[in-house]
Amino acid sequence: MALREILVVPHPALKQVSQPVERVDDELRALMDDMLETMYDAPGIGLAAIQIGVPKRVIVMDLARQDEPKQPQYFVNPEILWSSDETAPYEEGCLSVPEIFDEVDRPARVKLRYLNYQGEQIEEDADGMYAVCIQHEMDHLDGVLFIDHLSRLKREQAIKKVKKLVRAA
Ligand code: K1U
Ligand code: ZN
Repeated sequence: MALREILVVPHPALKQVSQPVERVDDELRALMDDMLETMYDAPGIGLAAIQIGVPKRVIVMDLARQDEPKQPQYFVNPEILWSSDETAPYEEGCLSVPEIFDEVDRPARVKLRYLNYQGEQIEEDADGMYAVCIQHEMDHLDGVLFIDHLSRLKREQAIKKVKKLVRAA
């Protein structure tokens, strides 16, 4: 396993649309292992492959609290089959937009289909933090960041702040 560099705005790869995966094999599992290690190290609760510069439709996530055992989840070629009309606000953050947090409204519940670490097809419902995080990560697969849901002014201010942060590092 290896730690990978997390790309930050305004890196052009973050605007790229990621491509579907053809098969879940050992090479893909090695990528997912690296992603999980990188996410835990950050630390974060989710990571899309494009955030480490790999344009594949792959996400890792772990929503376990600090006092709970780890619960890694892997999503290959995830699709949203249904979204609720009801929305819910949540103050989101993103490892690719460090130190910026703002409220985004998203569907409160979604039904998902994806392939897991073993390549098995799973269909399940998500709500709460699971729904927030999977929609945030699936946006990454289409080159969309949470700041794209904010006003142009807020988005431009966020990018300016991150650039300053990176220069100071
Ligand atoms: O960069 C990412 O996509 C990961 C992002 C996921 C996310 C967070 C909040 C709402 C929606 C999606 C993060 O993990 S940001 C860091 C974070 O939320 C966190 C870090 C340590 C402990 C708990 C949370
Ligand atoms: Zn993100």
